[in-house]
Formats: sequence, C-alpha cells, structure tokens
Amino acid sequence: MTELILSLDVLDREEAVEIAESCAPHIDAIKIGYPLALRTGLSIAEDLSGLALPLIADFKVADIPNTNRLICEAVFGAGFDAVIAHGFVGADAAQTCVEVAHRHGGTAYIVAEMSHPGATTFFHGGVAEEIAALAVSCRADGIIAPATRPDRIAKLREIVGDRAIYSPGVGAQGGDLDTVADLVDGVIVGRSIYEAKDPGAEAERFSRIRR
Ligand code: OMP
Repeated sequence: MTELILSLDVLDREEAVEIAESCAPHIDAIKIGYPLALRTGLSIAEDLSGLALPLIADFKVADIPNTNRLICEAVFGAGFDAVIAHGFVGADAAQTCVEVAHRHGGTAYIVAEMSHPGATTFFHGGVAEEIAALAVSCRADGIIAPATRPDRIAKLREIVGDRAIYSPGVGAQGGDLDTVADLVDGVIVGRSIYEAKDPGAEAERFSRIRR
C-alpha cells in the first residue's frame, strides 16, 4: 500500500481544519510546514489531533545540532508525530533530529533530493546519493525524494532499501501520481487537493494509490 499524505499549506486555521476534516477518511497523514505553522503556531497540531492522523512537521530542519535539538523538541512537544530535516548539514546535525524523534516515539525523514527544477544545481552529481546514505547511517526512518524525477527515486531506493520514501511533486509540480505511487511508500500532495473545489472528493480520487 502507498500512503497518501496531505500537505496542508493553507494559511488560515479554520480553513486548514475544515480541509483536513473533509480529507481525513482518504489520507494517511497530514504534513504541516512553515506556511501554516507561521500563521497559527504549533498549536495547529492540537486543533488537528482529533482526526487521529499522524502529523508531520515539515520544517526542513537545517541547523547546528543544538539548534536542531531545540526545534525538534518543540515540534514533538507540541504533539507532532514526525519531522522532516535536511541532510546536507551533515551527520551530527541530522542525527540529532532522528534521536529527538525516536526519544519521543516519533519518526524523522531526511530530504535527499528536492523536487523543484533548481534542485538539480546542488543535489545532483552524487550529493543526493550521499545524503540518502547518511540518512541510513543516522537511522532515519526514511527520505524525501522527488516525484518529478522517478528515475532518481529508483536510484535512491537502491541506497535506502526498505526505509520509507515519501515523495512530493505530484500534480501541481508535474509529477505523475500512478508512476510515483509504484516506487514510493507515500505520496505527498498539496495544491492538487487543497485548492480543489471539493478537497475531500479530490483526496478520495487520489486515494486510489492506497489500495
Ligand atoms: P504541492 O506542490 O502543492 O503538491 O506541495 C508539495 C509539498 O511538498 C509542499 O509542502 C512542499 O514544501 C513539499 N516539498 C516539495 O514540494 N518538494 C520537496 O523536495 C520537498 C518537500 C517536502 O519536504 O515536503
């Protein structure tokens, strides 16, 4: 089964809760990043807790180990279940995120390669492969890899084995849902769902990958 993860990048607390509620029966987790959390604060996790879905904090944590620790402790303390962190900062900084996550009974995912066109400037040439290997050595629960480049997902799969690959970039960024769903453990979808006239119905349409 491939999971469907809703990326809830709307800017208003009530709208976020409404969309999450309508999508909840069709999704496996909700990802919250800076766009929403900077408006609502981390208390958005409490607002969504009644849905009983894992909440992923996409803060792409990328600082020194001590600051990463402080960020991740705030995230898990607020009720999030998972965090997304960058790996290019090195093993000590990434590992701190993993350790804090695991201490709280949560999970941590490391961005191996990003999905936007500009990501190739620095992530290609062996860097993404090195970050994926770092994620494995740090005992991260998985990596983030681009739905916009299925060939790269296949390459990174060789490195991470059966660790989870979560993949953004479907729909609005051009990635194809069914192609990617066959390669990854979870597909992350934002605008294609939350900008739809009926987000719940759209989430249901995307949820065919869960079967
Ligand atoms: P849509 O493009 O609207 O479907 O949203 C994709 C979501 O995934 C956004 O929240 C992005 O910030 C996030 N994302 C990427 O699009 N590309 C990446 O390489 C990594 C992420 C991420 O870490 O989730």
